[in-house]
Amino acid sequence: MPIFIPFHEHADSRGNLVPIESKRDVPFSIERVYYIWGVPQEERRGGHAHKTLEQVLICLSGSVTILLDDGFTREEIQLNNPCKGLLINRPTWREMYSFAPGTVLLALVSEPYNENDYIRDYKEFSQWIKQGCDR
Ligand code: T46
Repeated sequence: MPIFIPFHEHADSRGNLVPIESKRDVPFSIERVYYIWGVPQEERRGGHAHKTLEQVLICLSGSVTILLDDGFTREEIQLNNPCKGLLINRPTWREMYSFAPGTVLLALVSEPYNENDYIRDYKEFSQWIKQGCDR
């Protein structure tokens, strides 16, 4: 179920650089960027799905566990590589936890922030999926 995007890394003796361009390295126009850091190890984030937005999550440093649930199956993955993005482009319930100290999680997003795009109740998400995700 998870879709990973490998980014091209420019590495030399000075270190590493990864460029990311809208609609070239990610399959949508990037309308928003946010990042999450300083998450205590026992905390969980997410716990919602989105109706329309697509995003790519990149763990710039450290590591984090991401739970993905498409309404039928659940999968846990670990993000810990700044050269690899996790594309979430379908209705997916997501939770993030087990942030290692120093973790920075970057999100590239296809839409401006809109609280109406969130489904924050798992039962509602599950029913919405079973009804065919009418948007
Ligand atoms: C997602 C996961 C991976 C804004 O004002 N603008 C923004 O662009 C975002 C993302 C959040 N906010 C505000 C809304 C809340 O008052 O920041 C606060 C924390 O947001 P939230 O509780 O939604 O954070 P997470 O980590 O639970 O979820 C975030 C994203 O919201 C969500 O789209 O997929 O990261």
